Amino acid sequence: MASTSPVHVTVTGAAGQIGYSLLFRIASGQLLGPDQPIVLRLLEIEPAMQALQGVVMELDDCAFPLLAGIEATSDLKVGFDGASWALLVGSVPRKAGMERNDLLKVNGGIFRPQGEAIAANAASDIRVFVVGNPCNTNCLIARSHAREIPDDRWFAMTRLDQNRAAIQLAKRAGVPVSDVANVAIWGNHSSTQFPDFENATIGGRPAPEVIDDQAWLQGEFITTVQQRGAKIIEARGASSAASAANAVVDSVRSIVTPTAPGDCASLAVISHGEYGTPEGLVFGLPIRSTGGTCHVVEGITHSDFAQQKIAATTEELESERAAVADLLG
Ligand code: NAX
Repeated sequence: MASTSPVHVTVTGAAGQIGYSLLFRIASGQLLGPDQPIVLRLLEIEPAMQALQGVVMELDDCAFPLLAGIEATSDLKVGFDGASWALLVGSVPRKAGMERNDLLKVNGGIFRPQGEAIAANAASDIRVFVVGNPCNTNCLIARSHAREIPDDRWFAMTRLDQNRAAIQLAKRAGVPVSDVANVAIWGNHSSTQFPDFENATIGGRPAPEVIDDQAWLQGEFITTVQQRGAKIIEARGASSAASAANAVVDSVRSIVTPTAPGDCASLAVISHGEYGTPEGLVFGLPIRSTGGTCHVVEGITHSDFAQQKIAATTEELESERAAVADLLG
């Protein structure tokens, strides 16, 4: 049963593109259900506070029955105070000439204090979901500064990649996307990710049986999913926002509701060595939820091809961890 006292949901980067799509979906009840009142705690940096006030006015003007309050702030303590969900969307985008390692370090400067503030101020049932890139490693940094929060409360977003993979498989097979299940994204939310078509199903049958075209599956399918974000920037002149917000909603739903039989959710979680992944990395894996707890799906097998892909994304995540070693608590 949903509680009638409001759940506090913090969204960072609330005045950004994703925030502009996400907040309205949360406030309308799509995140935590139609009976659950919500208080939105919107965290931004000082220069974006004016824009955030505009978003707050628009949220007010929707007169959402479930929206019990809005706290817009640039103060970390206020932002995370009493939060049961922290959706960490805000981060600094990569600018021209910036190396990946520079980006990792700049964002470390954001996610360390946020991790500390979450540990000090959030509710005891806090769950943290990191979207801001590089999301796996940002999650690792925040988590390392909030050791008292259990491992199973930390997530980074690979769901947009899962959704991208599912629609590509559906289109190729000529079926509705609802026929596609068990699509997991392994590793990093980056161009090294491995969208696992081998264990995906289409209409209950193995995807490689329905799409009998290994060359396409191992080639164009993977690169389309890996490069989709770049293609959207090319076409739209801005990065994916509505589909990213949609994936945040899907992700949280996949954590708080039981996973359907034969399906899984893609989430990056803290590795405990599953499938040989290095312990402690925030690694994209197939997850099943009971509605209360999440666990990594067991017993999945991979071809040599898939194992090589997973090794490459593992290596990238390990090098990211090494690059931010001095930022880890
Ligand atoms: P925007 O640049 O539109 O918005 C980011 C917002 O974050 C800005 O309003 C900025 O003021 C704010 N911000 C920066 N530092 C902050 C801090 N320390 N505390 C609070 N707020 C802060 O970016 P948007 O398009 O909304 O994307 C947000 C993040 O999502 C980016 O890092 C982006 O790369 C990442 N994405 C992650 C995806 C994923 O699948 N994991 C997909 C979509 C998206 O690319």
